[in-house]
Amino acid sequence: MRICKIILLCIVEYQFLKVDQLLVNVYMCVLNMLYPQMASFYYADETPVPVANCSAKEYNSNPKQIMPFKEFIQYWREYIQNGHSSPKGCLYLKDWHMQRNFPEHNSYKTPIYFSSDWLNEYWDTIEVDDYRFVYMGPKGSWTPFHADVFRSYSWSANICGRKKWLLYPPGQEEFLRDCHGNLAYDVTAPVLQDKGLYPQFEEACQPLEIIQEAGEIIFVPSGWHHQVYNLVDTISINHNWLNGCNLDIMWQLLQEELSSVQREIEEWRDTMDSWHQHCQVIMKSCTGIDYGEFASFLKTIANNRMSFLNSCPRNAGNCQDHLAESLFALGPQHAAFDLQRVLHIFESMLSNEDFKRLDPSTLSFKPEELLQEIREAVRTIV
Ligand SMILES: O=C(O)CCC(=O)C(=O)O
Ligand SMILES: [Fe+2]
Repeated sequence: MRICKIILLCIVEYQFLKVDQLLVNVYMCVLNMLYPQMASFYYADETPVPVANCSAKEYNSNPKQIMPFKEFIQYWREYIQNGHSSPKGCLYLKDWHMQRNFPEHNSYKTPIYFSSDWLNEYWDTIEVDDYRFVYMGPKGSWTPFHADVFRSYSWSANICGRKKWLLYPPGQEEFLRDCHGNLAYDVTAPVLQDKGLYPQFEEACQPLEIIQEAGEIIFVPSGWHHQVYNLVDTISINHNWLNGCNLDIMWQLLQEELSSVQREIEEWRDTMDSWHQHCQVIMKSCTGIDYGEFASFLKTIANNRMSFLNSCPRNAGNCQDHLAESLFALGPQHAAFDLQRVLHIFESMLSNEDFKRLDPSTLSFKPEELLQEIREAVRTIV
């Protein structure tokens, strides 16, 4: 098992994470609430947090509710006192945007290995969303089988506790679908042995099983489906991230998603003028992004690299903001590499028939002009 960890997954001691104040506060708060005799630090508030019920299934996930942070901690304490059980089921605080809720706390710094992160760079730029989460749950809480948003990478750092990960390489998920094509909810469930329901289960390989201890960070490659258990009470930081090395996987996924939407509503194709537009709207509601937004995403990443390379700060002190600091840390060669990757995907996108069908007025820029600009910038570098 250790060999698997070393070969596949980048496990890093979290001294690189520079966890500081807020998380320590949250951790202390949890300790305080769970074991009042242990800690004198008190940190709890009315902050609303998303909480999933791991004991209930809703489609292929768990139903979620929003509750005040301290109510969740109170629940957690009772759950432990009750021998890790509760009539409310097993609740799991997950996908909490703690960093976004409390930016002034600068709770931790993303390790440099994971800092080429275009997904969060884009969402930070348009100030709409991010993919930086805190998870905390009691022993027994778990996350059903899935692959991450946009087929991004993820990294997950255990602040305390222990997780068990079951990971399947890309493609194996096809054997883990039921006879209607739906992905399994729990790959360990006995129902998967039923050949009538899961006809190809026998063909699936055994999953990689990884135990992640406190202080370890796990890297999950793009497209690896996984299911995760908290073996003991656990707190972790999880980010989804994406960059020039897996951008092509995201673009491939978007094309597949659009094709599958097109197949679904094929029968209405000739009955409506805006059929292609509708396909984009449906795709956005299913996956979170459409071709127009993907183009804006590429534009943001390219523009950030081009202005960084133009200004080329000589030392970190000249960096105006967080982003410039991160680009500086990675260096100009990295920015040049990024630009080449964007160019490659942008060229593919501009020759895509569905992209050509987009109403140009829905884009805030002229793709052909941007393409020329990126080509020119890349030519100057090479
Ligand atoms: O820790 C968990 O419960 C799930 C984490 C996960 O799926 C991820 O980081 O990609
Ligand atoms: Fe995940």
